[in-house]
Amino acid sequence: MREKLEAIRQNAEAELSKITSAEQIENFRVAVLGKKGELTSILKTMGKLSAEERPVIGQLANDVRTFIEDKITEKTNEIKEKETQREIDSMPIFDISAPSDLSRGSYHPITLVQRECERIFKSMGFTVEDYSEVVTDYECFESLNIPKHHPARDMQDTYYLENGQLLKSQTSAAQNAIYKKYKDALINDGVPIKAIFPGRCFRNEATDACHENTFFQMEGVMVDKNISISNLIYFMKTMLSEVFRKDIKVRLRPGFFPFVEPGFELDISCLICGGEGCPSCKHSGWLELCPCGMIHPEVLKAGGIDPEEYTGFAFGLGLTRLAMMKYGVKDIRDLNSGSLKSLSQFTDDE
Ligand code: FA5
Repeated sequence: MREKLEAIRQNAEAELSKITSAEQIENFRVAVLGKKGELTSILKTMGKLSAEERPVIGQLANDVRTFIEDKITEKTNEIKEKETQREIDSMPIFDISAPSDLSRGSYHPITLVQRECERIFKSMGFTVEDYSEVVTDYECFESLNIPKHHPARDMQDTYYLENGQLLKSQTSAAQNAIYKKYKDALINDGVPIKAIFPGRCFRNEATDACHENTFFQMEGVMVDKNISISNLIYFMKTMLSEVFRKDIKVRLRPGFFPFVEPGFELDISCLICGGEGCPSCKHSGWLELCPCGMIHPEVLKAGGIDPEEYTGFAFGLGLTRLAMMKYGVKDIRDLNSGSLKSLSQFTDDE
């Protein structure tokens, strides 16, 4: 039996090295580890062994099973990576040097992605709100639980007007007004607040392949009784799978924003490099795309909503980064270049 087990181990390694698809892996797994598989059949005859042999052979059989399972996982990952790379290679990568067609205009890629997101959220019952680019300190910071001189302000330096107003550094600046606009319908008629508000944001920061001083975000909020993190995750996943029309690797990790508790950073595996690391993702393989979390009680209170009775989630999607990922734009600065030659490569499918 020892020889048979060793033969299965060697055979498995040789067979797996020839496999090239997920389907072949599954067939192989069933043939070896399945209920009627080669290894399982041998294990069924263990009862015939002597009392001394049984634990030794049992241990060996376990080792062989673990070995084969590890090899299957390794092979599965290898095949998945190759498939992802193939998909990325087949993506219509934006080519700054492609000949231009200046004879007709086209929509900016950010407009296309914004419309796509609006369509998705509208279909899920969200309203689309417009908001000013010049806002007050209260709207952008204080109503969001960021008092004057709070260290969290350092994360978002922006451009100030002489009258004390500022260019909004985040679409969250519209949250307070949205709550005030819809709170009566929520409280009196039980209509949940479900709104998205796309908009241009500004930050006084150094630019690089994934940072601009002017970029677009799309905020989303939902407030009702019993809203939980599960609702948040559901809407995020639906949105991403609809935008990319394929499975995207996503990770959720803790993130700090004074206006949510708990807060998360939602990252997606970089589609420019397939997660290998490149300048577009600061060589991490991941791109911060959509911070989110449960709306902080103080923020609800500032909007006239009782946090004891209502809860909600909020997210701040990086629309510009989404456009980069969707269209394979490697450097965010190309999107603000205003170059007709570059922009005419994008077409609207409406
Ligand atoms: C915010 O702006 C929060 N208001 C988001 C939020 C909303 C959190 C609601 C919780 C609840 P942050 O600074 O990380 O968070 O920006 C959000 C997204 O905007 C980033 O993930 C990124 O995709 C995009 N972004 C931020 N700064 C830039 C920049 N300089 N250039 C391009 N995109 C940017």
